[in-house]
Amino acid sequence: MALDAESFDLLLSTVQRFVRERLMPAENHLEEHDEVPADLIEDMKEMGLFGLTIPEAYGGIGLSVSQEVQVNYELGQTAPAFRSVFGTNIGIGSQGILMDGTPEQKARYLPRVASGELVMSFALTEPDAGTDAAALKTRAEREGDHYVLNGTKRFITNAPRAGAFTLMARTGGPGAGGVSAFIVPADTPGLTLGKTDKKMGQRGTKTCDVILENARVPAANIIGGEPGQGFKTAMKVLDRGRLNISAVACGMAARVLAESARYAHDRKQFGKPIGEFQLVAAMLADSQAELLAGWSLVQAVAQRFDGKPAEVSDPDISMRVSCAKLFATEMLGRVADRGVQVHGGAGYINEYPVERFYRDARLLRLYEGTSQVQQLIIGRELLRTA
Ligand code: COS
Repeated sequence: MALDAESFDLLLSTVQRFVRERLMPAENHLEEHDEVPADLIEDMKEMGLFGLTIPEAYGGIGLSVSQEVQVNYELGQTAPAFRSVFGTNIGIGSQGILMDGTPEQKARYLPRVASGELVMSFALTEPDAGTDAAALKTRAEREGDHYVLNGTKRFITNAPRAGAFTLMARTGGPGAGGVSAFIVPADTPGLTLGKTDKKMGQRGTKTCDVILENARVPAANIIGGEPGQGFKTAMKVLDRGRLNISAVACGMAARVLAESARYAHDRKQFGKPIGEFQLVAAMLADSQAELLAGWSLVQAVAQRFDGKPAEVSDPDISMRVSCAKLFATEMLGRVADRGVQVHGGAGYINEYPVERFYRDARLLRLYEGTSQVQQLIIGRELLRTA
């Protein structure tokens, strides 16, 4: 699946313009009001951003993974909250249905996801099951042709905007094999939301608890129709998600570096631009070299990803995705830190974008699997194939 080259070039330049002309000027508003303006969300729908990765047969644009990472690189250059509005629709919220859903589930949900009419969100994490995702406790008990769900999901991105959740719950015994993935409509009686979390950064993204108290969901809403497959579905979804987080990380690093180079060019001390001092130039140079390394890695892994069917997982590719997420998000952490350093005291003042990017960047080393989870996946695969 891929968009033809000419249409893709047009899409990419439209996204670049949208980022520069509409999103960047709205960053301060976003930070102050903690909300993405409604007119921007409408523009995103019109541009087809909610359906970037949904196949054309379901009304989407049908980008390949290599194309998707390029779009995410561009979107990374502004506040991540803008992408987050549709990020779960094109990513972890919908990909489970796309990869493992039945034909009926795809036909029923994907067209509304692609148009932005239905916002989907991904609910895996729980109060006692973060990194150890296979230990999740939310129960789904079979009652006739329904399941009754009880439990709490935590830090669920886009939950306050969601019309439905891809939600992992336990239908069987302990461990990964007892987990099923359900499509749970947000208006299911018994489903309520906790208060919106107050975060360190990424203002404008919305996360909260999703609480299930005797929430009845049709058995037909198990993704793929077969119980016990949900953990694998979640892991496959996260493989693609993590690669896209890596692309966003590279985009964010590119923006921080551009802001830092401009500041180093304009700001004078001791009678000349601070960028002419070798200690400052060294920080910029290290960031540039690491950014190029990270972005090259992400693109190379995306190409491999495109070489396999979306629903098939390959431990070698999962390992490479983890390398990309580990390297790109840690790289962003270093670039953001140097960005503040190049700005000196000004980098600690919220008038300068680097102050915000420094806070926003911190999450990328945590969500969709911490850096330590990526190291575990890489280490395990090395031992498995040794
Ligand atoms: N694709 C497909 N299947 C996968 C897979 C992948 N990427 N990774 C694992 N699986 C399968 C395994 O093959 C195994 O199947 P079998 O039982 O048939 O052999 C099953 O899933 C269980 O895998 P594993 O034994 O590796 O599970 P663990 O409990 O050891 O968990 C980690 C592994 C820690 C890597 C996993 O729980 C994880 O990624 N945790 C982080 C979760 C996360 O990212 N949370 C963020 C929330 S979303 S913002």
